Amino acid sequence: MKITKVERYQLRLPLTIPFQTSYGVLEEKSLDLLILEDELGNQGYGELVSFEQPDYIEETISADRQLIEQQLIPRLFQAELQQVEDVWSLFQSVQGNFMAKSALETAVWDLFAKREQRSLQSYFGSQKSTLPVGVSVGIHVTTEDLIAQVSSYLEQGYQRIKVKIKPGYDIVPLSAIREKFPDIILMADANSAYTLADLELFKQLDQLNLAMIEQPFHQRDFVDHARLQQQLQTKICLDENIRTVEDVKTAYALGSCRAINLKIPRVGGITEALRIVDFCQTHQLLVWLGGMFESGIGRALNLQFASQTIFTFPGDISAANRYYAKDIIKEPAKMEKGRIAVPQGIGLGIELDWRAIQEVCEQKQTYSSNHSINQ
Ligand code: OSB
Ligand code: MG
Repeated sequence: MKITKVERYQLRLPLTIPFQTSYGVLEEKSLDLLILEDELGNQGYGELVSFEQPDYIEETISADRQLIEQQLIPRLFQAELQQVEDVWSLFQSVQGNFMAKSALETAVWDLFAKREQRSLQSYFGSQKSTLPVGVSVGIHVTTEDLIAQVSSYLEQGYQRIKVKIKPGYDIVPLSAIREKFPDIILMADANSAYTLADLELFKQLDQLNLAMIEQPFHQRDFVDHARLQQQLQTKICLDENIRTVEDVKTAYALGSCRAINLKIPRVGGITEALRIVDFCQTHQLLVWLGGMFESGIGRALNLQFASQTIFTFPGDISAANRYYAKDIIKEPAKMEKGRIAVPQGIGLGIELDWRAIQEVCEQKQTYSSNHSINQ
């Protein structure tokens, strides 16, 4: 297969409610839609999910756009892809920049599926047609507001609640939720905001019957995470630390965690994500699917991937209306009885809503294999 054309739509979607984490507030989501075309005119869709600020991890969307244009698209145009995994090898001479690679890698998977007239799900041997889902709740100013938000999500049917924490906003809000809802699947996500000096706090959190505590320490640390895991009953889950299967091996060897939040874009795409799933399966690590405030394109990818039988823990894959008033695909993801349907059809199984895309598009760029055109 030859890639002959790439279109890049630079979009900005306003969030329904601001999302606060230990590192900052998100009010609008920047994202790029990438459309790859092959020599037969098939199209594959990818989403670039990185943020404008380098606060979650080091990647930024502006640096990713440059890398995609200057490094990744030229490699794609030169390649003759025999099988879908070839795109992973093609990008190996570029270090890091996982979300940039993932935007194109996942689009190539969609393109192969379109060519072969099969669903993306069918490549993973998956059977599930609906998935149980959870929701990630941002930091709220008052405990009352937080409880009201959690109650509302539970009423809507979300099967697992993740609460963002930061120093000074942790044991009090979490205890309040646990007291009000003794039986829900509850967890916390610190986004790297603590150190081992906070051990006493984690021992208190350990009493709340949390499903797990996500990313308590620095995203380059494996050793202190292991020291903490040794002293807790509660599972530690790593998010920011995990970029490759080698990171999962390190975490496993040291005992740094018992669960992995797998985000396809954070590990550079589907090929690496499959390696991680495989490692987790053979080593009894709990693996579940995380999110990046994706639009309907990235969400369709997450649903296709999370339909594999190994994903039983409800992921951060919420209904479209939890994130955006208006999604950019036809038939945005809806939740029914705490579950979201895996889009059916070939490839990602979605249709783009061009009117919605045009409303939020800031810039469009076309690259073709013989020359680049700016529009
Ligand atoms: O740490 O998991 C995280 C969103 C953006 C960046 C990082 C994280 C999150 C979430 C929400 O927790 C995931 C989602 O619902 O898309
Ligand atoms: Mg996280």
